[in-house]
Amino acid sequence: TGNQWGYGKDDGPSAWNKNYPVADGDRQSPIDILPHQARHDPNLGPIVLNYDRCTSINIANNGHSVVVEFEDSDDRSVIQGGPLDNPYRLKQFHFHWGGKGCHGSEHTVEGNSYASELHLVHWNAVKFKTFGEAASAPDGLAVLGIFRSDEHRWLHMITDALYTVKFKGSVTDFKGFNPKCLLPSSLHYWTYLGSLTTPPLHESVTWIVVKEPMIVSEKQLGKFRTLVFTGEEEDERTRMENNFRPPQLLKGRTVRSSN
Ligand code: B30
Ligand code: ZN
Repeated sequence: TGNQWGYGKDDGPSAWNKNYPVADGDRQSPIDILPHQARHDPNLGPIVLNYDRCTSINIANNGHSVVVEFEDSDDRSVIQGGPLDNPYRLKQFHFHWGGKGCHGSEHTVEGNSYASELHLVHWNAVKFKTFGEAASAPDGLAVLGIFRSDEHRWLHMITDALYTVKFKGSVTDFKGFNPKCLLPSSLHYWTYLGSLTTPPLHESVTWIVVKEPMIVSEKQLGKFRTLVFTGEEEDERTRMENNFRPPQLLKGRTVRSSN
């Protein structure tokens, strides 16, 4: 197993260039996004997600992340609009997250990390016959990145109400708390040309990074951290955490902004 890679001291992101020289290429991901340097592009339309029918197949621990796979033999679940010339089919989604503390996202904004990042991976079935073919082509993939944050808003709603329930037996109305507010209400985004963020690091991805984070609780994050990188039969058990690649050099690329 010579081409093994991971997130450890010896097989982590800084060692990937040994087996995957493109790790030092001109179009690598993730990146640090500088909002003030992003160019507003009035031609960038809204992102349209057609995830109408549930085409999910299974959920798996692939030793690097947790992945939910989708039926992708037709256009039932697609992303279109934005920087994309045609619909791209949903193949899978997975997460990157940290250990304790608030690091865990792959993309950063002005140097700041979020707790986690969701990646919805789509492929260009108009131009390519298989995901594998698309995965190594410059316009083969589109990944929608969504930050997840454990910050204020939602927690605020709770913590602001705590003083009213300080003592045993106290009950206070807490009406109108719609858990929908855990979803980002706007799909404004940044977009740039990049790569897979894990080996083989193919430079095939149109990245679409949603500006507004989704809220995830520390408890929910804790459940992700109960996964392990290692197989059931292996003696060593390593907790699956910090499965993110740090930001790579921009190398002259422009980041465009939808608003
Ligand atoms: S990410 O969203 O940038 N984190 C893959 C998809 C999305 C990301 C990272 C990786 C992925 O599909 N990886 C497997 C790629 N390959 C395996 C391979 O070794 O070479 C499968 C493939 O095409 O079908 Cu190329
Ligand atoms: Zn990813």
